[in-house]
Amino acid sequence: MTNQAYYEAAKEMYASIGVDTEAAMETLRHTAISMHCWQGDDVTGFDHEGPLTGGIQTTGNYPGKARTPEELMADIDKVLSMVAGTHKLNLHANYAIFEKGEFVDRDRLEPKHFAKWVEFAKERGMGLDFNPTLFSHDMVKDNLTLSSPDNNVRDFWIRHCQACIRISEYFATELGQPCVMNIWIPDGYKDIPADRMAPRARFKDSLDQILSIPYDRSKVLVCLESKVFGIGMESYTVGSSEFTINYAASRGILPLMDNGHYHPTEVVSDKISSMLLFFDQIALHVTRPVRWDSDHVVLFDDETREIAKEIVRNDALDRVKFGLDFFDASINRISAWTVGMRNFQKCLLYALLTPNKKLAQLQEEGRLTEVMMLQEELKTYPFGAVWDYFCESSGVPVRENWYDEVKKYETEVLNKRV
Ligand code: RNT
Ligand code: ZN
Repeated sequence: MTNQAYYEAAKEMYASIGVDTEAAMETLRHTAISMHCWQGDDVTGFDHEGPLTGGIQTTGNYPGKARTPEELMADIDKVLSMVAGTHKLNLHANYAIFEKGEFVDRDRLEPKHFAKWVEFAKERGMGLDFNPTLFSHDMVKDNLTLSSPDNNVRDFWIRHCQACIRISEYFATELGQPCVMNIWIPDGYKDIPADRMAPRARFKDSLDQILSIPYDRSKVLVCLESKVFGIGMESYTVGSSEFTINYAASRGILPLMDNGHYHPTEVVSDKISSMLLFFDQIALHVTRPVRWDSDHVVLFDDETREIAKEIVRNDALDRVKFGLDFFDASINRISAWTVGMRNFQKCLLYALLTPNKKLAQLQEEGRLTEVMMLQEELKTYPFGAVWDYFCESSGVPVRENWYDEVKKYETEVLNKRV
């Protein structure tokens, strides 16, 4: 039987519970996921030598990591060829591309250092998102950046973030779509601090200074990402959840929730509805924490599906800016990226194929037995047939067939990077 024939049967089955598979696929086709550039080279970038610091870590040394902008761009193209739809590319400031022999420190970055990325995005009809990079740099002193008591340190990072706003605005102008710019700082203490207030007060003031430069708020959506701890910063994190939500609410910027940044039994899926009641727009980093903020590859698992459901059933595909954030160096990086992208897309499709109105109605009527019954039965509906047809009709490989291309790419390209 062909993929289409399987699909036609699935379509009927979904129609019997009021789900329009055509509409679901159409919506999915126009839903951009912000794909992080940093899975391709273990968050290294092109502006420094030396390790990844800032309380985050990549583990593994699988061969074939991208070493140059050209290699990273080629890898991104490979991944995109295996994922349906048009997406956004999420860059970090340490991915600036300099002319031969040129070097510009992060506080002096200009739009021109990202012109090649704009060209890349334009050619592919993609938008760009952006992130200042406040880690892996010698101006991170004692694990502190925007909350540092040293004004030289703080001012350096303030200038960096202001430069990033200008670069983000350039992206938005050039590409005709808003740029989501997310600020994450690693700042914190390994052990119990003597003063929790002062670093947070300085962080607040730094952010106010950053946001004080003129920029078009319809073009640059500044976000602030919270965290609960980092490696080597286990006891205190300056940019905690409370700090971030309150700051974002009071300054009219977006809070960003990374689902690796909470206590292990806390789930972001449960937070989305509350946030949507108080913010016009929010942002997410979709990742997979295994016991800690481990940034494993996103799977088609319960929590990722639940996150997607919250976005879809609250009609919030436009209000939630979602991007991926993981970095696994222990397996083929192209495969890791592709699995993560395809899986988040699958989760969105799963959510779009859920009879959300019907389930909500049952809940309103107190028919909770039926809510459970139907939610469980839905799990074995022929979701795979719709997913396969979505891939086929979008011109990307169906099921595991994309992996042959990864193997070929590994032999022909990745294994030559030595
Ligand atoms: C770190 C944050 C942050 C980074 C990226 C590379 O804990 O999740 O988003 O992963 O900026
Ligand atoms: Zn994150």
